[in-house]
Amino acid sequence: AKRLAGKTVLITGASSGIGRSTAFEFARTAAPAGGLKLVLTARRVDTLKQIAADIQAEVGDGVKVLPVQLDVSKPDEVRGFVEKLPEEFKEIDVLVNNAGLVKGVAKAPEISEEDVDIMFSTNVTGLINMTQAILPIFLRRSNGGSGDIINIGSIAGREPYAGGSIYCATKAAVRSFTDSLRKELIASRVRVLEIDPGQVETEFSVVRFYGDKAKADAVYAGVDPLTPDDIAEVVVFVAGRRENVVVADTLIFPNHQAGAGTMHRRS
Ligand code: NDP
Ligand code: 8X3
Repeated sequence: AKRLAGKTVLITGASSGIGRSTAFEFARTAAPAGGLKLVLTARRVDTLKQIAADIQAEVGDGVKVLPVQLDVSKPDEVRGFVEKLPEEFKEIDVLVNNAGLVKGVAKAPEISEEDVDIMFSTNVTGLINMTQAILPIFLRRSNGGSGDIINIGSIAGREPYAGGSIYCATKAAVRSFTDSLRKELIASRVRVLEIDPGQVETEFSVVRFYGDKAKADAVYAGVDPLTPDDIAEVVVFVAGRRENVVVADTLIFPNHQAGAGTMHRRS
């Protein structure tokens, strides 16, 4: 908790699932030592405002929370983002690139162009643009720069599956970008970290099935998926290591899963 004191943490996609849990986990972990600042971003700003109020109610004034509307798939919004932040939230120390989504289970040649665009512009271009928007802040610091970039990848980026080709390709791209970036920044003290979850129950499947809750629920029938809190604990763990410790790459499954397509169903 002491290592996180005084830090400013920016989370994309903080209105739901893993991003929302990560916001709470940072706040709970850092609150006793005090001084954490959280910048929570997503498209649904009213939800973010409620989350900010809930965090504040739980942990008190030791943590400052700023909800900001941001669509990472819009390059103009990302470009202007840092400039518009209030001064006291500008010195970002940790960027959690979590915003991401999957659309559909269509197979080629039936995949809609629109879905391809949404997935790539959010999961890949959005993540890259966010990284490039924040990195100059990191690199202005002493000794070649410091800060953490924590990218949320997926088992889908390591093991592609039928019906997920575009999503899997976006997460493979995240993995490749992350690994290149770690090498590009080797002379700095910036840590580039990737966390790859397996199955986590969030709004992910509801979004995949275009809002069809019954189809989403069927994904989790007979299995015991991870909760977003399980991933949030790992995010905060890696950010809280001693500066010389780079937890570069993490793969996290629920107990019934051993690969994207290897799921043991009890019923
Ligand atoms: P959720 O759907 O619950 O949350 C996704 C978050 O991303 C929401 O807060 C959403 O906010 C945000 N988001 C989506 N599009 C944009 C955008 N264009 N700009 C800004 N924010 C956006 O899903 P998860 O919590 O599961 O997903 C979080 C990450 O975890 C994703 O990158 C996902 O690929 C990854 N992941 C998920 C797994 C799972 O099984 N659930 C497994 C492995 C990885 P809003 O709609 O308000 O913009
Ligand atoms: C989500 C995991 O395998 O359901 O990233 O696509 S998977």
